[in-house]
Order: sequence, then structure tokens, then C-alpha cells
Amino acid sequence: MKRIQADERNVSRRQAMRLAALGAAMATVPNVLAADVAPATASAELDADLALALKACKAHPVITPAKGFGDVSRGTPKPHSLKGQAAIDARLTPESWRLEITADPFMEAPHTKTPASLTKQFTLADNTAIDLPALMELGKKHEVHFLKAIQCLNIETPLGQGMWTGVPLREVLRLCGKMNNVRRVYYWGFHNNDEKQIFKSSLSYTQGMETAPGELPAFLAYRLNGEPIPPERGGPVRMIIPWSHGYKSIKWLQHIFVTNDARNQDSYANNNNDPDSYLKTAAYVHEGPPKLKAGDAVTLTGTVICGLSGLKRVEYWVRKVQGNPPRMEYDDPELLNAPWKPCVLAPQPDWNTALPRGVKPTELLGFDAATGQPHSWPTRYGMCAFAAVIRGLEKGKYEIRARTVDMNDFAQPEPRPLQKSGRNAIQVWTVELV
Ligand SMILES: Nc1nc2c(c(=O)[nH]1)N[C@H]1C(S)=C(S)[C@@H](COP(=O)(O)O)O[C@H]1N2
Ligand SMILES: [Mo]
Repeated sequence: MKRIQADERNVSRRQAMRLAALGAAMATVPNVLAADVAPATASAELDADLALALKACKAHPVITPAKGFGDVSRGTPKPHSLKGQAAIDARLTPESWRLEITADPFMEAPHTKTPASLTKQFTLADNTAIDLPALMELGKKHEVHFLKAIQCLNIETPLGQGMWTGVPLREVLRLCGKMNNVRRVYYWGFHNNDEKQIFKSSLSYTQGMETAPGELPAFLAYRLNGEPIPPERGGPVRMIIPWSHGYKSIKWLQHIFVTNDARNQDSYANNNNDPDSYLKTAAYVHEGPPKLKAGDAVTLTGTVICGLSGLKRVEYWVRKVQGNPPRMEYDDPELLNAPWKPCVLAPQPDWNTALPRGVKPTELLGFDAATGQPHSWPTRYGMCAFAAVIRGLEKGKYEIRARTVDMNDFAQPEPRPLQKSGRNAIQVWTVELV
């Protein structure tokens, strides 16, 4: 365990090197699979099992095609189902798309004593709303690219990971000239002209305007995986909030609205959700078959998100059970004291060929501008596959769990056992060996 911690940043690189030199340098193998094999056969089986685990990871590429995402879209009819003239009228085509930026006149003592104001507003009414060529013109100077995992705060499976390209929100807001008394920035998308269908999110002024060195800006994306963003994924323009859950990344973006009301009134704030969430470091298990043949290798796979607290490792635990045991609490002493063992992470792809349409890894946020290597693996607020090959299980029923340990040594779901700040319960695959 210690050894893995010492070179945790390079676990996957090391795995790749191992694969390239099967049979050599046995001492550097993490003790991922070692405990399950007899000492005499350890070398060969260890290599075979590591190869098997890495192969299992390979089935889950790092970039999800636009069509492969899970979908969470409100509205009746769904905005992306509008076709032809209806899509043009909704300003959901590249030519008809417009962005309004306005200031909130709202005042109410004691929390909002003066209204927000902008030197310049952009509106449809006076024909000043921003169009796509204007946004892309800003992109020529300020374009950013970011690999992001889209994860719904309320769904247990990540929806997909894409390379998003666009312009930082701060550059768009700077078009407004002087901003006075702006404490929050709201934004929403097309909503079928029905107020009740508005789905809005917000940032504090600082989150919108400032990005610390090495940190990630909120941005208005106009490309996904190097192509125009398809309607299903929120095109022509979608807000991308790199650090947050899906609800902050508003699709079919059309309105930015600055206010001096500092209270968070995101649509998501109404439903007991954390309206300022950051992605949580967590492992999500791909449920395998309910039955396998005893004696065969059992391969566990899943997806791990590198959230706010970073990722130290992913680990699994195999528990033999009888019948149908009750659901296990996250703080059950048996679980906390269980013999968890490390999983293998998917190796990093060759970044020079993995990225869409000629984008260089040195240009990606979160990647080193000199070496083109990401600052962490999986990338920050990104995800990759993990796997473990388990041997030596006799006939019977087993619960197989996976969890993350973050850089602060918190094991999932800690420190967020409350699932309304991001679903991250420990997931289980129940399998019977027959
Ligand atoms: N305009 C709009 N944007 C939206 C939503 C929506 O319903 N309407 N759903 C949000 C939520 S809750 C999630 S989880 C993500 C899902 O993104 P996806 O459908 O591209 O996977 O989109 C977000 N953006
Ligand atoms: Mo969501």
C-alpha cells in the first residue's frame, strides 16, 4: 500500500511501462492483484491479470462521442427536438443563435440595497444581442479547451466526458463595460417561452471573472470534441462550469443576467441540492453479470471521477454473503475495517493522437503547457476507467464494492455522506459464482 502511495501520481504510467516490459521489474508492480495468487505462480499470473485489467479498462475510451452521452434535459417539447423553422424561431441554429446580457433592476432591503448595472447591455429588443460569429471572434484570442466529465448531482452514473472548446465567461462579461453592484451572475437557456420551464444556474461575480493560476475558468462552449455542439448536448452554445456537477453547465445558453441579489437562487437550490457543488471524487461500478463460473477470473470495472479533493487510489472489497443481506451503511464497521485492495487505473492515452481535430495536449486546461501531460490522472474534474481482476473465489455469492480514497485520505462517500451534494454512495456488484 505504501509503495503505491509513493508514486500514486504515476500509477497509470507505471502500468503502461509494465505492460511494455512484461516479465521485468516485478518489484515495481503495485500489490493490486498479488494477494489473490499463490506465490509460486505469482509472476506470470500477475502479469496476465494486469494485462486483463488494463484490457478491461480499454473498452472505455477517455472521450465519449457526442452521441454517447446520457441525457438530462428539461422542457416540453425538449429543445433539441425542435426542427426546421421551429429551431430557427427558438434561435437554436448557429445562424439564429443570440445571447442577451442584462442587469437586474431588483432591490429589496436589507439584502439588496442597490440594483446591479452594466455600461452596455446586449438585447434582442435593440438588436445588440451577441451572435455566434462575434463569440467565435472572441475565441480567436481567448479560446480554451477542457476535458470534462459531465456528472449529474442526482444520478449515480457519469453521463460522459468530452473535450469542450469555447471562450471564458470573463471575456464575454468584459464586453459589458463597467459593472456596478454585481454580486451574482445567472444564466439560462431556451425554455419554450414558458417561464416555468426556465432552468437557471449562477456563479458569484468572482467565480465568473477571476481564475487563479492553474485554476479553471467558467466558459461558453461552442465545440464538443472538435465539432459544433449538437442540439442534444446543448448547442449551439453551452455554458461549461469545469468544477461543478451537470446542472451548472446550462445547455442552449441564451441569457446572462447579472444581479446584486447575492442569494443563490439556482433552479437546483429548490430541491435540497447543494447549489454550489464541486464534483466529488468517487468511483462508479459497472454492474457485471449476475452469475459467473467458479474458477474463472472475476473482472470488476468502473469509472472514477477525480473531483475537488483529487484521487489517491481506487480500491475494491470482495465480501462473501448468504441470501440477500440488507443494504450496508457507509459507516458500517465491517465495511470500514474491510481488507480493501487497490484497483488498476486505465492507462493514459497517447495525448498527441487522442484529442479531436488537431488540438494539442499543450493547449488543454489542466495539462502542462510544456510537456502536454495532465497535472493529474484521471484529469481534474475528468474521469477514467478502473478495473480489478479477482481470482481464487470459490462457489458462492459475493458483493464486490469499489470506492475512492481522495488526496485528503477520505474514503468514499466521506466527506459527503449526504447524497444531495452529489451522488457518490459506494456501489455494489452482486455476483454468484456457480
Ligand atoms: N437548459 C438546460 N440545461 C441543462 C439542463 C436542462 O434541463 N436544461 N439539465 C442540466 C443537468 S441537471 C445536467 S445533469 C446536465 C446534463 O448534461 P447532458 O444532457 O449533456 O448529459 O445538463 C444540465 N444543463
Ligand atoms: Mo443533473
